[in-house]
Amino acid sequence: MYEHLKATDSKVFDIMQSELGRQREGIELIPSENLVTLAVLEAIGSVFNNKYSEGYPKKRYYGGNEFIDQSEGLAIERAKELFGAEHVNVQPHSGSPANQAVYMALMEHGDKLMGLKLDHGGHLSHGHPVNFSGKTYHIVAYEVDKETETLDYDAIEALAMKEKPKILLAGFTAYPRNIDWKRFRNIADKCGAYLMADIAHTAGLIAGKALLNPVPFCDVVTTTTHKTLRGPRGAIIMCKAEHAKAIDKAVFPGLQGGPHEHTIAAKAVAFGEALRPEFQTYAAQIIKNAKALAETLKKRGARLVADGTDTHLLLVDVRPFNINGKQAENALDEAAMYCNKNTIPYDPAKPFIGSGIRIGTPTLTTRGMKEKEMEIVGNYIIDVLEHHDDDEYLAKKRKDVLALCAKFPIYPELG
Ligand code: DSN
Repeated sequence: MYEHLKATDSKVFDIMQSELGRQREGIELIPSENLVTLAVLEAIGSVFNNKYSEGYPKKRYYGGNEFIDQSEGLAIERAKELFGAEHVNVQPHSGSPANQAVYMALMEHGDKLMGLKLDHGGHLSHGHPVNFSGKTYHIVAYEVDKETETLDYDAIEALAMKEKPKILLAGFTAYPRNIDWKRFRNIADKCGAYLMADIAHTAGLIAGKALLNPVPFCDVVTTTTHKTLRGPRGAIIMCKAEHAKAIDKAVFPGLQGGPHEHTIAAKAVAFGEALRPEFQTYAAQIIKNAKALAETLKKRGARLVADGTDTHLLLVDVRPFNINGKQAENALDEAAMYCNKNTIPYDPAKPFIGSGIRIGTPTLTTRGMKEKEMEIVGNYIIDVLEHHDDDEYLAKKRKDVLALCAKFPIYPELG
């Protein structure tokens, strides 16, 4: 693989090899990242890249789409089977455009959208003022409870009844606890809203039957395909049949032009992988690993937002170590452990500093690590936070990280 790139553009090839080395030798804790299979990589790098195919299977604006139709059709059928969805659009280029398409399909400019605040675990595209969502729609933001740092469904219901949003959005990028989908459906019915879920983070756990599937409860569900779902960078929209036409029209011609059919083929491959029984073992292990990691961190004095996790991610308040999120991210980086600084609910720090870090277990689980290794990784994390300004210590810790990663090799086929 990649011999042509090596021969024709050694600059790009060398940079790519360096990135491969970084991924091999470091502990990847960013909960929205993963390691896809070579089959997924091959589909992304395939001849499907060469084709224009505006429209949908059997209704295209370009000729020569016989095989593209088969590939896109396969992605749709597999996604339907995986999530039990009535209708699936597999063309969204990524998560934000998928959300944008849903808003476009179900709302007019200025309509009310009720989503979780970004610094309480939501997403920019769920109504943040700097984002298109916040600029285009009337946003009503809900928060997590100050004490428990978890969703307060009574408060969400009271706000929804007062504001009567057009869309009630249950979507999370930094929320570690389970979601009560039945209660969300109940609230949406009471206030007359469409219920939308953005399951970008947990889609793989849902597909792997480790978490409850929200698709039966929701009008529309969006997800990216590259996080726990372990596919190519991209997204899909799932919806009830009654919204199918509006959703498809919003994606194309509403927002996007030519679909990225190489990515769509890779989505089909990833969905095929997720339909296999071993994917359920992987999904369950991600959560077991996250819980094991949480236990070690707590034992070593860390404060976890919402006191732990039911999913793949943890939000660690790093202030007990007398540092902020940015310092923690930088120190971990020095030791080849990658995470992202994150605000925590009711954070006094600015988003670019943050009082916490967000970490997760999908990549380490894909590498084959289990609870035993999570204890080691948890101890490494705290060691680094405690010695964040000791360069010599961090360099030594980096060696320990390399040694651990060497026991869990990735992409051996890539040389
Ligand atoms: N950037 C993604 C994440 O890391 O959660 C969300 O869009």
